[in-house]
Amino acid sequence: MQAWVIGNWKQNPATSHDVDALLNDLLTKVDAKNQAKMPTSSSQCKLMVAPSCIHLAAVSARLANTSIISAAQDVSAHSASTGAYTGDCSAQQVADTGATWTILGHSERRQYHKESHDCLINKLSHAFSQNLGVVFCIGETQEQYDNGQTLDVINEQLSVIKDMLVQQPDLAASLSEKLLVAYEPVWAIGTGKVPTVAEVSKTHQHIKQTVAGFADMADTVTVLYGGSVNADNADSFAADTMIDGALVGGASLKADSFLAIADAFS
Ligand code: G2H
Repeated sequence: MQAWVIGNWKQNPATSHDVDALLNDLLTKVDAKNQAKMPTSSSQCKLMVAPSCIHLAAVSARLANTSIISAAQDVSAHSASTGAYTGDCSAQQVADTGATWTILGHSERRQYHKESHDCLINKLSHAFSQNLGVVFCIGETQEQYDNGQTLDVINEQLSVIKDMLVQQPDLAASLSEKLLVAYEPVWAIGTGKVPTVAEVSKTHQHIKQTVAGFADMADTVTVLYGGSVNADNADSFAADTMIDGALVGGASLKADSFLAIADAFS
């Protein structure tokens, strides 16, 4: 299965100058690896970065005609195109920057912006209507993990996809190409704590089986692991056949650590 390593830059870097520096470093190092025929190349591991919306147009322009894909971190739930929604960016506006993907449902959006089941159905449907691919994030809290509720939480969060397909069954055919699921236990995000590879593997297997049950898909859905992935632990996740890549936060803000993770999955 095609591996993906995605940098979720969150609300970083602070300035456009710092964004340029990170991109320049990343592109220079990817070029050097490609020329040396080292593992990290677009054919073996797809690379994507998701800057904050204020930097998305500049990043998308800089990454045009490179092997790195640009993505948004969110789209508006209210409209796929335009409207009186202060502070929002629509899926059409995201696509207009040249970005081709968006992250949706990240736990920080669910927690700080109270994103609900219906809100996420709207966001998924707006993104797909503009031909954006979606990195859909799911995962349990520490309390839910401690109570053994991980798979129940996953089932509930994945039901967004099922319900969207009930509304728009025509999207089922392209789901294996246009949807990546990122399993990110909330308690592992930015904490340095990670589940065991066996735990992640079992949850990914469950996600693949569940999504396959929603739609007659050409391939099983790609499932990435996210939560404190770094250059030291990436190899262990990459060795498991159920783990198709990584969604990386902190370690994506340095080209060296981001590319070391990509090497692990290549
Ligand atoms: C989880 C992840 C990126 P980090 O949010 O989505 O962040 O790698 O910093 O835990």
